Amino acid sequence: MLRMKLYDAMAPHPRVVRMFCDEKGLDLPTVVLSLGIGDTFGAAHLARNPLGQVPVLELADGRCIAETVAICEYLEELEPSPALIGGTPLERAEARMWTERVQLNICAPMFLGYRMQAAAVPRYGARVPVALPFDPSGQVKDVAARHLEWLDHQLDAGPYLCGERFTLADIFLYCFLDYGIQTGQLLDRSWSRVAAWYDRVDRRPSVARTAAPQADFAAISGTI
Ligand SMILES: N[C@@H](CCC(=O)N[C@@H](CS)C(=O)NCC(=O)O)C(=O)O
Repeated sequence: MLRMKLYDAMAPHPRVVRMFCDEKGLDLPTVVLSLGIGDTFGAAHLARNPLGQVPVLELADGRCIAETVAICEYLEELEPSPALIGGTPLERAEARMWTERVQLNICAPMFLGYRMQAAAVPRYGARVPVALPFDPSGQVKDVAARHLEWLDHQLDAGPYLCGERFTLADIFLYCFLDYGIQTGQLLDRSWSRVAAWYDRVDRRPSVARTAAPQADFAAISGTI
């Protein structure tokens, strides 16, 4: 396990993997890339992930896995306990259902809304489909807000999205809400169940431990 290496950055998708690992007690060597100076578009990183994004998990033989959910699923299979996706087919289906819901309807529009802001567009260039004649970021962020409002009505059954079980879906949503708070998409506390859920997750020790990426400087040398 320790022969794997995680390519990380100060950003929400890699944080999902950091928090997932922390909850599982996995301590992976980490290489921290700087998105601001374009580390992910260097030839070395494009060879790991042709989309030029993080997180990337590099295996001992040099093969690489990108995409946050794929990495977490892989780690769960290697290290099933504690289960953060699920120990049975039904548990896994439930966690995947909620991960898909929060990822598609809340996390993605939050992230895209941020990237579409006029000030952020130059930095993301090709990531934003076309140069639009108006700033659509407000409407895109509103898609996330409306789904958070929807979620507020769904959170009755248990402390977490999958009831009693804390899962990848909670980690995904938490990392993006926290990122939103830091980048101007504040959590509307009138969504009282979502706010209570957020505060509950916020108290988990893995939150403070993963707030910033931790570079393993021995692993960094010569790898970027
Ligand atoms: N679908 C990918 C998205 C990864 C992603 O967007 N990562 C961002 C950081 S949160 C990134 O690498 N940004 C650099 C860029 O896109 O230029 C996943 O699930 O991992």
